[in-house]
Amino acid sequence: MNTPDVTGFYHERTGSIQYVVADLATGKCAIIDPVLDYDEKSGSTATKSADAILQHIAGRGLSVEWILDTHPHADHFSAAQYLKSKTGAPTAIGAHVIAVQRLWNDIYNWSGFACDGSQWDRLFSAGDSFSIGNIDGTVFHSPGHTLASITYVIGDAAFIHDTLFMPDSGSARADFPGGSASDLWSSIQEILTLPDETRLFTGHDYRQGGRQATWESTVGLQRRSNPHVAGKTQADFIALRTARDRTLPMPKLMLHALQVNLRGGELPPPEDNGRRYLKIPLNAFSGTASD
Ligand SMILES: N[C@@H](CCC(=O)N[C@@H](CS)C(=O)NCC(=O)O)C(=O)O
Ligand SMILES: [Fe+2]
Repeated sequence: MNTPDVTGFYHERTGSIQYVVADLATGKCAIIDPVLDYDEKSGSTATKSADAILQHIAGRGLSVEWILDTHPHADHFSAAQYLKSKTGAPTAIGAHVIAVQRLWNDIYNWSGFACDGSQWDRLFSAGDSFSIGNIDGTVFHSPGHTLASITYVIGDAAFIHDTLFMPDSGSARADFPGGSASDLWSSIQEILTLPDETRLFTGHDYRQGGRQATWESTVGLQRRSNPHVAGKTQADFIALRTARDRTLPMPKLMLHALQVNLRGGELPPPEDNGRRYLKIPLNAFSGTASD
């Protein structure tokens, strides 16, 4: 069977979708883009979302083979380390995460931080393969939203994260450090070379027009009805993407999230009092101080 069973878990607070992708024939599964809950007002983290995933996995008698991230997220913390501590499964992300670590290592002025991707068990490059039970997976390098973004193609399903959203919601932004609208266009085009009926699972849904959250489309549907690709040239896409990105504020948690996510979901090391802290670079980015 080439058709993994896919369950999406919607994270209301950040509009993120976390996935469990299973080969029901063998009872093996992967977790993709799990969220560690974080309340920026109190500085507290929680594992409610990740525990709901573990409960689903236990309820179905699945065993976890992989904990996969599609990119270093800028809007939420990754629960990869927490889930590794609970399941023993290896973690993975795109190999270009090293370039993203270098970029942010300068911004955060971290001392002694290893910018070598050693925080994950496996770094995937374009064309690499892996498996979940008897189902084969392969990897596209899909830069544009971030330098390190990758797409996991698992059987007839592709986890396209922040490239295309649902057809009524266009595409992801391309204005983060290392982002590029023209790279994002190329990454989207590669995804759209998959067969028309390929199931596409997106990384976010912001509930366009207040509708219910939804996350599954197909290549055919995207080609026909996503206004960021249907009938568009690369130049059209770059123009519309760049214009929209100029209107978007930085994600509320970007400066919090990257210092956790570039550590593979590990919180920063404790200081001599045993407490862990986040560090916010001041005036590294422009924003509206009056908001
Ligand atoms: N308001 C959200 C925005 C998050 C955000 O920027 N999301 C990215 C994906 S990580 C995106 O592509 N957003 C597209 C958009 O907001 O149109 C926040 O502050 O967290
Ligand atoms: Fe993202």
